[in-house]
Amino acid sequence: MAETTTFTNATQILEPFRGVKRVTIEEYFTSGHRTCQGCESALVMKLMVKASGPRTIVLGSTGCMYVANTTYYTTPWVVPWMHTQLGSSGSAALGTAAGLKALMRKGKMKTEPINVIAFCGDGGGADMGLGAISATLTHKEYNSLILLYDNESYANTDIQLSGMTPYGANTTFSPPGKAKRLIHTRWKKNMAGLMAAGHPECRYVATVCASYAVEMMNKVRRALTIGGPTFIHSLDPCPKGWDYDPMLSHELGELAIETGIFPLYEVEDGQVKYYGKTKALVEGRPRKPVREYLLKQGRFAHFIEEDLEHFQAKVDEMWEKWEIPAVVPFRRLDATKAALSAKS
Ligand SMILES: Cc1ncc(C[n+]2csc(CCOP(=O)(O)OP(=O)(O)O)c2C)c(N)n1
Ligand code: SF4
Ligand SMILES: [Mg+2]
Repeated sequence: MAETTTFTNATQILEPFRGVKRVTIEEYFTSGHRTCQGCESALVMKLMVKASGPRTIVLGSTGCMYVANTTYYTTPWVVPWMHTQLGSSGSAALGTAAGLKALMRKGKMKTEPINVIAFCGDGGGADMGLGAISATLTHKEYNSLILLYDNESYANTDIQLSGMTPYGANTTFSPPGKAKRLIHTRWKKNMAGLMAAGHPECRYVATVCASYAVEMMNKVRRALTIGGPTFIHSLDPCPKGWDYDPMLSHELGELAIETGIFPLYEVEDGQVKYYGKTKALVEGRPRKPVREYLLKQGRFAHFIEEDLEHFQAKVDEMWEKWEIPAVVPFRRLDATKAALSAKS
Protein backbone atom coordinates (compact mmCIF):
# COMPACT_ATOMS: atom_id res chain seq x y z
CA MET A 1 0.00 0.00 0.00
CA ALA A 2 1.41 3.37 -1.03
CA GLU A 3 0.19 6.77 0.13
CA THR A 4 -0.23 10.12 -1.54
CA THR A 5 2.16 12.80 -0.29
CA THR A 6 -0.04 15.76 0.63
CA PHE A 7 -1.59 15.72 4.09
CA THR A 8 -4.76 17.62 3.28
CA ASN A 9 -6.34 15.07 1.01
CA ALA A 10 -4.03 12.11 1.48
CA THR A 11 -5.50 8.75 0.49
CA GLN A 12 -4.23 5.21 0.43
CA ILE A 13 -3.23 4.25 -3.11
CA LEU A 14 -5.04 0.97 -3.61
CA GLU A 15 -4.04 -0.50 -6.96
CA PRO A 16 -6.71 -2.63 -8.66
CA PHE A 17 -6.57 -6.39 -8.12
CA ARG A 18 -5.45 -7.77 -11.49
CA GLY A 19 -7.55 -10.95 -11.46
CA VAL A 20 -8.98 -13.13 -8.74
CA LYS A 21 -5.63 -14.76 -7.91
CA ARG A 22 -4.24 -11.38 -6.87
CA VAL A 23 -6.98 -10.71 -4.34
CA THR A 24 -5.68 -10.59 -0.78
CA ILE A 25 -6.58 -13.60 1.37
CA GLU A 26 -7.06 -11.54 4.55
CA GLU A 27 -10.65 -11.15 5.71
CA TYR A 28 -11.97 -8.20 7.74
CA PHE A 29 -15.60 -9.35 7.79
CA THR A 30 -15.64 -12.94 8.99
CA SER A 31 -17.98 -15.39 10.72
CA GLY A 32 -20.31 -14.30 13.50
CA HIS A 33 -23.14 -12.74 11.54
CA ARG A 34 -26.70 -14.00 11.20
CA THR A 35 -27.80 -12.92 7.76
CA CYS A 36 -30.02 -15.20 5.67
CA GLN A 37 -28.54 -17.96 3.56
CA GLY A 38 -27.65 -16.47 0.16
CA CYS A 39 -27.65 -12.86 1.41
CA GLU A 40 -25.74 -10.83 -1.17
CA SER A 41 -25.54 -7.79 1.08
CA ALA A 42 -23.37 -9.76 3.53
CA LEU A 43 -21.11 -10.66 0.63
CA VAL A 44 -20.93 -6.99 -0.31
CA MET A 45 -19.75 -6.14 3.22
CA LYS A 46 -17.10 -8.84 3.04
CA LEU A 47 -15.82 -7.75 -0.38
CA MET A 48 -16.02 -4.04 0.44
CA VAL A 49 -13.73 -4.31 3.45
CA LYS A 50 -11.48 -6.87 1.81
CA ALA A 51 -10.94 -4.28 -0.90
CA SER A 52 -10.29 -1.43 1.50
CA GLY A 53 -7.88 -3.29 3.78
CA PRO A 54 -7.08 -3.05 7.50
CA ARG A 55 -6.65 0.71 7.92
CA THR A 56 -10.37 1.31 7.50
CA ILE A 57 -13.23 2.51 9.70
CA VAL A 58 -16.71 1.30 8.73
CA LEU A 59 -19.90 3.08 9.75
CA GLY A 60 -23.24 1.42 9.15
CA SER A 61 -26.78 2.71 9.26
CA THR A 62 -29.62 0.68 10.77
CA GLY A 63 -30.87 -2.21 8.64
CA CYS A 64 -30.04 -5.86 8.00
CA MET A 65 -26.33 -5.09 7.78
CA TYR A 66 -26.43 -3.58 11.24
CA VAL A 67 -28.92 -5.81 13.04
CA ALA A 68 -27.95 -9.21 11.63
CA ASN A 69 -24.25 -8.37 11.85
CA THR A 70 -24.09 -7.35 15.49
CA THR A 71 -26.15 -9.84 17.41
CA TYR A 72 -25.49 -9.72 21.15
CA TYR A 73 -21.76 -10.16 21.89
CA THR A 74 -20.85 -11.28 18.37
CA THR A 75 -19.67 -9.40 15.31
CA PRO A 76 -18.01 -10.35 12.05
CA TRP A 77 -16.19 -6.98 11.81
CA VAL A 78 -12.43 -7.14 12.27
CA VAL A 79 -11.94 -3.44 11.50
CA PRO A 80 -13.40 -0.69 13.74
CA TRP A 81 -17.13 -0.45 13.11
CA MET A 82 -19.81 1.89 14.39
CA HIS A 83 -23.58 1.89 14.06
CA THR A 84 -25.23 5.11 12.97
CA GLN A 85 -28.88 6.15 12.84
CA LEU A 86 -30.96 5.00 9.85
CA GLY A 87 -30.86 8.22 7.84
CA SER A 88 -27.38 9.38 8.72
CA SER A 89 -24.76 7.45 6.78
CA GLY A 90 -23.79 10.70 5.04
CA SER A 91 -23.43 12.64 8.30
CA ALA A 92 -21.48 9.78 9.89
CA ALA A 93 -19.07 9.63 6.96
CA LEU A 94 -18.45 13.36 6.93
CA GLY A 95 -18.19 13.69 10.72
CA THR A 96 -15.76 10.80 11.02
CA ALA A 97 -13.57 12.02 8.16
CA ALA A 98 -13.55 15.55 9.62
CA GLY A 99 -12.85 14.25 13.14
CA LEU A 100 -9.90 12.16 12.00
CA LYS A 101 -8.47 15.09 10.08
CA ALA A 102 -8.77 17.41 13.09
CA LEU A 103 -7.13 14.90 15.43
CA MET A 104 -4.25 14.43 13.03
CA ARG A 105 -3.84 18.18 12.49
CA LYS A 106 -3.66 18.71 16.27
CA GLY A 107 -1.10 15.93 16.60
CA LYS A 108 -3.41 13.83 18.75
CA MET A 109 -3.05 10.83 16.50
CA LYS A 110 -0.55 9.62 13.95
CA THR A 111 -0.94 11.25 10.56
CA GLU A 112 -1.93 8.58 8.08
CA PRO A 113 -4.68 8.13 5.49
CA ILE A 114 -7.47 6.06 7.00
CA ASN A 115 -10.32 4.86 4.80
CA VAL A 116 -13.75 5.97 6.00
CA ILE A 117 -16.64 3.95 4.56
CA ALA A 118 -20.26 4.50 5.52
CA PHE A 119 -22.80 2.01 4.24
CA CYS A 120 -26.55 2.37 4.11
CA GLY A 121 -29.49 0.38 2.83
CA ASP A 122 -31.85 1.65 0.15
CA GLY A 123 -34.37 2.72 2.80
CA GLY A 124 -31.74 4.45 4.92
CA GLY A 125 -29.80 5.90 1.98
CA ALA A 126 -32.03 6.48 -1.03
CA ASP A 127 -35.09 7.51 1.01
CA MET A 128 -34.41 8.71 4.55
CA GLY A 129 -30.76 9.70 4.29
CA LEU A 130 -30.67 11.21 0.82
CA GLY A 131 -30.13 14.77 2.09
CA ALA A 132 -27.20 13.82 4.33
CA ILE A 133 -25.52 11.86 1.54
CA SER A 134 -26.00 14.77 -0.85
CA ALA A 135 -24.46 17.19 1.66
CA THR A 136 -21.46 14.93 2.20
CA LEU A 137 -20.84 14.70 -1.53
CA THR A 138 -20.36 18.48 -1.64
CA HIS A 139 -17.41 18.44 0.82
CA LYS A 140 -14.40 17.71 -1.34
CA GLU A 141 -11.96 18.34 1.52
CA TYR A 142 -12.95 15.13 3.34
CA ASN A 143 -12.28 11.62 2.07
CA SER A 144 -15.09 9.14 2.51
CA LEU A 145 -16.94 6.49 0.56
CA ILE A 146 -20.68 6.00 0.91
CA LEU A 147 -21.78 2.56 -0.24
CA LEU A 148 -25.49 2.03 -0.71
CA TYR A 149 -26.40 -1.67 -0.52
CA ASP A 150 -29.68 -1.95 -2.34
CA ASN A 151 -31.82 -4.98 -1.54
CA GLU A 152 -34.82 -3.06 -2.86
CA SER A 153 -36.85 -2.93 0.35
CA TYR A 154 -36.78 -2.06 4.03
CA ALA A 155 -35.76 -5.67 4.56
CA ASN A 156 -34.89 -5.68 8.23
CA THR A 157 -38.38 -4.65 9.31
CA ASP A 158 -39.98 -7.29 7.06
CA ILE A 159 -39.79 -6.11 3.47
CA GLN A 160 -41.63 -2.82 3.23
CA LEU A 161 -41.37 -1.04 -0.11
CA SER A 162 -38.79 1.73 -0.55
CA GLY A 163 -38.14 4.26 -3.30
CA MET A 164 -35.84 1.60 -4.76
CA THR A 165 -38.40 -1.22 -4.89
CA PRO A 166 -39.01 -2.18 -8.51
CA TYR A 167 -42.30 -1.53 -10.28
CA GLY A 168 -45.07 -3.92 -9.32
CA ALA A 169 -43.15 -5.92 -6.69
CA ASN A 170 -45.01 -7.67 -3.91
CA THR A 171 -43.86 -6.31 -0.54
CA THR A 172 -45.57 -6.24 2.84
CA PHE A 173 -46.76 -2.73 1.91
CA SER A 174 -47.82 -3.71 -1.61
CA PRO A 175 -49.45 -7.15 -1.55
CA PRO A 176 -51.27 -7.95 -4.81
CA GLY A 177 -55.03 -8.22 -4.29
CA LYS A 178 -58.08 -9.35 -6.21
CA ALA A 179 -59.41 -5.83 -6.80
CA LYS A 180 -56.00 -4.36 -7.58
CA ARG A 181 -53.21 -6.54 -8.92
CA LEU A 182 -50.39 -3.96 -8.71
CA ILE A 183 -50.23 -1.77 -5.63
CA HIS A 184 -46.77 -0.34 -6.21
CA THR A 185 -46.63 1.37 -9.62
CA ARG A 186 -43.75 3.85 -9.24
CA TRP A 187 -40.52 3.34 -11.19
CA LYS A 188 -37.38 2.93 -9.11
CA LYS A 189 -35.12 5.91 -8.33
CA ASN A 190 -31.92 6.29 -10.32
CA MET A 191 -29.53 6.81 -7.41
CA ALA A 192 -26.12 6.61 -9.09
CA GLY A 193 -27.23 8.85 -11.95
CA LEU A 194 -28.67 11.31 -9.46
CA MET A 195 -25.48 11.41 -7.40
CA ALA A 196 -23.19 11.69 -10.43
CA ALA A 197 -25.17 14.34 -12.26
CA GLY A 198 -25.91 16.53 -9.26
CA HIS A 199 -22.67 16.68 -7.28
CA PRO A 200 -19.86 18.51 -9.06
CA GLU A 201 -17.42 18.06 -6.14
CA CYS A 202 -17.82 14.28 -6.16
CA ARG A 203 -15.17 12.81 -8.45
CA TYR A 204 -16.29 9.20 -8.45
CA VAL A 205 -19.63 7.40 -8.62
CA ALA A 206 -20.04 3.74 -9.57
CA THR A 207 -22.55 0.92 -9.69
CA VAL A 208 -21.57 -2.60 -8.66
CA CYS A 209 -22.96 -6.09 -8.18
CA ALA A 210 -21.26 -8.76 -6.07
CA SER A 211 -21.85 -11.32 -8.84
CA TYR A 212 -18.80 -9.60 -10.36
CA ALA A 213 -16.66 -9.62 -7.26
CA VAL A 214 -13.25 -8.51 -8.53
CA GLU A 215 -14.73 -5.63 -10.50
CA MET A 216 -16.72 -4.65 -7.44
CA MET A 217 -13.67 -4.61 -5.18
CA ASN A 218 -11.69 -2.63 -7.72
CA LYS A 219 -14.36 0.05 -7.81
CA VAL A 220 -14.19 0.31 -4.00
CA ARG A 221 -10.41 0.63 -4.28
CA ARG A 222 -10.70 3.28 -6.97
CA ALA A 223 -13.22 5.29 -4.94
CA LEU A 224 -10.97 5.26 -1.87
CA THR A 225 -7.87 6.11 -3.87
CA ILE A 226 -9.34 9.01 -5.77
CA GLY A 227 -10.44 10.64 -2.51
CA GLY A 228 -12.91 13.32 -1.59
CA PRO A 229 -16.46 12.11 -1.07
CA THR A 230 -17.38 9.20 -3.36
CA PHE A 231 -20.46 7.06 -3.86
CA ILE A 232 -21.13 3.45 -4.89
CA HIS A 233 -24.51 1.84 -5.51
CA SER A 234 -24.61 -1.95 -5.15
CA LEU A 235 -27.55 -4.10 -6.30
CA ASP A 236 -27.94 -6.98 -3.82
CA PRO A 237 -30.29 -9.92 -4.45
CA CYS A 238 -32.12 -10.75 -1.19
CA PRO A 239 -33.62 -14.25 -1.01
CA LYS A 240 -36.08 -13.33 1.70
CA GLY A 241 -37.41 -10.11 0.21
CA TRP A 242 -37.27 -11.17 -3.43
CA ASP A 243 -38.60 -14.65 -2.61
CA TYR A 244 -36.33 -17.10 -4.42
CA ASP A 245 -34.12 -20.09 -3.64
CA PRO A 246 -30.90 -18.75 -2.02
CA MET A 247 -28.80 -20.69 -4.49
CA LEU A 248 -29.96 -18.22 -7.20
CA SER A 249 -28.43 -15.09 -5.68
CA HIS A 250 -25.41 -14.99 -7.95
CA GLU A 251 -27.46 -15.79 -11.06
CA LEU A 252 -30.02 -13.10 -10.31
CA GLY A 253 -27.24 -10.54 -10.00
CA GLU A 254 -25.98 -11.57 -13.42
CA LEU A 255 -29.47 -11.46 -14.92
CA ALA A 256 -30.08 -7.96 -13.57
CA ILE A 257 -27.09 -6.85 -15.63
CA GLU A 258 -27.72 -9.01 -18.71
CA THR A 259 -31.31 -7.78 -19.01
CA GLY A 260 -30.07 -4.18 -18.77
CA ILE A 261 -32.16 -3.49 -15.67
CA PHE A 262 -29.07 -2.63 -13.61
CA PRO A 263 -26.19 -1.22 -15.68
CA LEU A 264 -22.61 -1.44 -14.40
CA TYR A 265 -20.70 1.80 -14.90
CA GLU A 266 -18.53 4.38 -13.24
CA VAL A 267 -18.39 8.15 -13.63
CA GLU A 268 -14.93 9.49 -12.89
CA ASP A 269 -14.37 13.23 -13.30
CA GLY A 270 -17.42 13.43 -15.52
CA GLN A 271 -16.43 10.56 -17.83
CA VAL A 272 -18.81 7.62 -18.07
CA LYS A 273 -17.23 4.19 -18.45
CA TYR A 274 -19.33 1.04 -18.83
CA TYR A 275 -18.12 -2.27 -17.45
CA GLY A 276 -18.24 -5.98 -18.24
CA LYS A 277 -21.50 -7.26 -19.64
CA THR A 278 -22.99 -3.77 -19.59
CA LYS A 279 -20.21 -2.65 -21.92
CA ALA A 280 -21.12 -5.52 -24.24
CA LEU A 281 -24.76 -4.37 -24.21
CA VAL A 282 -23.71 -0.83 -25.08
CA GLU A 283 -21.63 -2.24 -27.94
CA GLY A 284 -24.62 -4.08 -29.36
CA ARG A 285 -25.01 -7.44 -27.62
CA PRO A 286 -28.78 -8.09 -27.28
CA ARG A 287 -30.24 -7.66 -23.82
CA LYS A 288 -31.90 -10.70 -22.29
CA PRO A 289 -35.68 -10.29 -21.88
CA VAL A 290 -36.58 -8.93 -18.43
CA ARG A 291 -38.98 -11.84 -17.88
CA GLU A 292 -35.96 -14.15 -17.44
CA TYR A 293 -35.05 -12.13 -14.35
CA LEU A 294 -38.49 -11.24 -13.04
CA LEU A 295 -40.14 -14.65 -13.23
CA LYS A 296 -37.43 -16.29 -11.10
CA GLN A 297 -38.64 -14.18 -8.15
CA GLY A 298 -41.78 -14.75 -6.10
CA ARG A 299 -42.28 -11.00 -5.62
CA PHE A 300 -43.29 -10.82 -9.31
CA ALA A 301 -45.30 -14.07 -9.38
CA HIS A 302 -48.57 -12.13 -9.81
CA PHE A 303 -47.33 -10.42 -13.01
CA ILE A 304 -49.39 -11.02 -16.15
CA GLU A 305 -48.19 -10.48 -19.72
CA GLU A 306 -49.19 -6.82 -19.67
CA ASP A 307 -46.99 -6.15 -16.60
CA LEU A 308 -44.00 -7.89 -18.14
CA GLU A 309 -44.43 -5.86 -21.32
CA HIS A 310 -44.62 -2.60 -19.37
CA PHE A 311 -41.45 -3.46 -17.45
CA GLN A 312 -39.67 -4.38 -20.68
CA ALA A 313 -40.76 -1.15 -22.36
CA LYS A 314 -39.40 0.95 -19.47
CA VAL A 315 -36.03 -0.82 -19.62
CA ASP A 316 -35.93 -0.47 -23.43
CA GLU A 317 -36.57 3.24 -23.00
CA MET A 318 -33.54 3.70 -20.74
CA TRP A 319 -31.31 2.08 -23.34
CA GLU A 320 -32.79 3.58 -26.47
CA LYS A 321 -33.98 7.04 -25.53
CA TRP A 322 -31.84 8.33 -22.67
CA GLU A 323 -29.19 10.99 -23.27
CA ILE A 324 -26.54 8.66 -21.80
CA PRO A 325 -27.96 5.11 -22.17
CA ALA A 326 -28.93 3.60 -18.80
CA VAL A 327 -27.27 6.47 -16.89
CA VAL A 328 -28.80 9.90 -17.56
CA PRO A 329 -32.54 9.89 -18.23
CA PHE A 330 -32.98 13.11 -20.20
CA ARG A 331 -34.20 12.64 -23.75
CA ARG A 332 -31.37 12.49 -26.24
CA LEU A 333 -30.14 15.77 -27.59
CA ASP A 334 -30.68 14.77 -31.21
CA ALA A 335 -34.30 13.93 -30.43
CA THR A 336 -34.68 17.30 -28.68
CA LYS A 337 -33.13 19.14 -31.63
CA ALA A 338 -35.39 17.32 -34.07
CA ALA A 339 -38.42 18.21 -31.95
CA LEU A 340 -37.36 21.89 -31.81
CA SER A 341 -36.74 22.17 -35.54
CA ALA A 342 -40.06 20.43 -36.27
CA LYS A 343 -41.78 23.14 -34.21
CA SER A 344 -40.05 26.08 -35.93
C1 LIG B 1 -35.63 6.64 12.28
C2 LIG B 1 -35.94 5.19 12.22
N1 LIG B 1 -37.11 4.78 11.67
C3 LIG B 1 -37.40 3.47 11.58
C4 LIG B 1 -36.52 2.53 12.06
C5 LIG B 1 -36.86 1.06 11.99
N2 LIG B 1 -36.03 0.38 11.03
C6 LIG B 1 -34.93 -0.31 11.40
S1 LIG B 1 -34.15 -1.07 10.13
C7 LIG B 1 -35.29 -0.48 9.03
C8 LIG B 1 -35.21 -0.86 7.58
C9 LIG B 1 -34.08 -0.21 6.86
O1 LIG B 1 -34.16 -0.50 5.49
P1 LIG B 1 -32.86 -0.38 4.58
O2 LIG B 1 -32.16 0.88 4.86
O3 LIG B 1 -33.27 -0.60 3.16
O4 LIG B 1 -31.93 -1.55 5.09
P2 LIG B 1 -32.26 -3.13 5.05
O5 LIG B 1 -33.03 -3.43 6.28
O6 LIG B 1 -33.03 -3.39 3.80
O7 LIG B 1 -30.93 -3.80 5.05
C10 LIG B 1 -36.26 0.29 9.68
C11 LIG B 1 -37.44 0.93 9.02
C12 LIG B 1 -35.32 3.00 12.66
N3 LIG B 1 -34.39 2.15 13.13
N4 LIG B 1 -35.06 4.31 12.71
S1 SF4 C 1 -33.57 -10.13 4.55
FE1 SF4 C 1 -32.31 -9.96 2.69
S2 SF4 C 1 -30.74 -8.37 3.11
FE2 SF4 C 1 -31.65 -9.02 5.09
S3 SF4 C 1 -30.25 -10.60 5.86
FE3 SF4 C 1 -31.90 -11.64 4.72
S4 SF4 C 1 -31.15 -11.86 2.60
FE4 SF4 C 1 -29.85 -10.35 3.66
MG1 LIG D 1 -33.04 -2.34 2.01
